[in-house]
Amino acid sequence: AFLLYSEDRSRPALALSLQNSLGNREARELVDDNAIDPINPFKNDDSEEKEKAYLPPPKKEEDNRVLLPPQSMAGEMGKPVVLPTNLSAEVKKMVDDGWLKNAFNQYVSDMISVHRSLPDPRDEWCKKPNRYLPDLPATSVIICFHNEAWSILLRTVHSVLDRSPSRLITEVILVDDFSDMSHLKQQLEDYWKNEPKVKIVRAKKREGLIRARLLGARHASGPVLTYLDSHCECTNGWLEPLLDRIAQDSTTVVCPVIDVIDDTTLEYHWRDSSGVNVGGFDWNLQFNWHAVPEREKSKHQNSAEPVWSPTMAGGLFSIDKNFFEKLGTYDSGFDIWGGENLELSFKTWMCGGTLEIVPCSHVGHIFRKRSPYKWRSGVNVLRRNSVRLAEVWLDEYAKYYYQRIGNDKGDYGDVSGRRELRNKLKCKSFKWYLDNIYPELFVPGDAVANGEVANGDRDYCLDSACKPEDMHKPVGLWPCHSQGGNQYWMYSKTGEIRRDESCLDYSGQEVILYPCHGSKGNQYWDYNQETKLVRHGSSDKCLAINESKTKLVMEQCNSELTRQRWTLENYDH
Ligand code: LR7
Ligand code: MN
Repeated sequence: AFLLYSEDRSRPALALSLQNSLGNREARELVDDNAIDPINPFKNDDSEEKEKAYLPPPKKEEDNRVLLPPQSMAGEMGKPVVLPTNLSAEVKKMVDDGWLKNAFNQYVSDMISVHRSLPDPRDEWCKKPNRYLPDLPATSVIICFHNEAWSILLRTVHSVLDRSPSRLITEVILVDDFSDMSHLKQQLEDYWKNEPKVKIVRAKKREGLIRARLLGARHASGPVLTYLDSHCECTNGWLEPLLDRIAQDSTTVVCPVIDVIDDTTLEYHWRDSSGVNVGGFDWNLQFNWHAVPEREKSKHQNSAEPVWSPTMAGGLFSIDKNFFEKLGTYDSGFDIWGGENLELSFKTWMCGGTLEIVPCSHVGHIFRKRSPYKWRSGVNVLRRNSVRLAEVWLDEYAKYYYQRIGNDKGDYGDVSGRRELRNKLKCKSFKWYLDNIYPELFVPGDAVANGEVANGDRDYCLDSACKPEDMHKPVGLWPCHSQGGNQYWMYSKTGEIRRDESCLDYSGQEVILYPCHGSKGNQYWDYNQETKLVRHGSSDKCLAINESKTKLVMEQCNSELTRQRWTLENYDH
């Protein structure tokens, strides 16, 4: 049963490097207790039974592809692979290089079979006989990549082929967005040469993920398009529930639940349907996740039923090809990365479609903490994309985004074609979308002040990024810069000082950021335009900065003190 790594075309480099740089004994210790021996998965065990358990999933009837033998037990069932701390210098360097190139632990990915098994995260509801229509449309799966790691790209593709009924996969189109890594050239063609379903399309120059996806769509022949990032893993039964929704109504755009594949250990994390999230966005035009709102929950009997989502994350979804074309696909003026998910979300809703998250469908994705590849230099790509989005789809609400970027739109090119498209399709207004599809969103126009909150002689301003990791941390101070961004705040009618879902909150210690709860209390601030004091509701103290101007403090109110006086921009009461 001993299998040599070098037999596995997916991991040639690792095979040799591991065995060369470590003795077999050391290599065996590469994974911790609950993981598996990467070198000999069947060590100390010669029972055929055990061996069988590690074989790839049984082939489906119509499926006569030859699967590669499993090479290691590391990461099977989505378990974490934990490297020991006492790695040799040589291996440590390989691990570091993998992180540097990919922003995830490529070394660990390389240890794991490209056919690894995963847990089945589906609710029982999903598996009920006849849950889905018998005649589902087939799909072209489009996976765009720019300099993706070898093992992770192959695992993405194999997870599609291994876990989808063959008749539902028209093809898998790999769109190479002008990568320069050598393993993505001839080696990739060779690897897939016996797999007729896999097609490789190459961009002639760096297009960015949006135009790369459009290139993939042009080569697709299936009636449905399914997009995946190039570092995903599909679980059992992921595809049928997506296609079923489109078969029922071709204007429904569907997303799987996106599970997290840990960037360090490649552990597959998942939650059951009770923890499903839907997509939203903030006025920086950044995507975010929310719990399913009550108004949506009450429409369903079972938490595994598809739920409406105001937006999609962007990378993983299925859409009827004709409907995608009717919607004018993506704005091809969007560069490299970002904003396209909101564009597609807004126009799906505003132009007659529905956007859903389908809890019966789970696909894992490696979330990276930084972008590993080069963007365009000298251009703020994301801002440019977002301005195009705002210009075309946001109507009178666009100004709230512009306030966030210091009203500096930059050069965003020509959007007249996209506006024409919107008119031609007779799409609804953004107001309609907010009122009906995303009523939870706090609209800055409902605030009595918006912009900077400046102390004294306008030298210091409240300044915080309001990222999830900033919650429960003290609110910052910084010289006022008039650029919006981290100094853009809203003073709501109900006395909150907030940005999006983050509120200034005081409970006796420091003034911190806390998710807005809407029940006043520690988040209630009373601004007096005359005295310029910001008086806190539950403590009756006033907001101030300390004498050395380094932090916020709360003090006995005294309007004589400049450090307690504040100016709220655009105050209009
Ligand atoms: O120039 C590029 N060319 C490409 O082909 C840049 C990227 N790409 C490829 C890349 O290899 C990858 O497969 O495009 C895909 C997406 O790029 P990522 O993985 O760097 O993006 P991301 O996962 O950080 O970001 C999310 O937002 C993006 C821009 O809006 C895309 O919509 C991604 O698909 C999207 N990912 C997801 O939706 C997965 C869940 C993440 C969340 C939330
Ligand atoms: Mn991604």
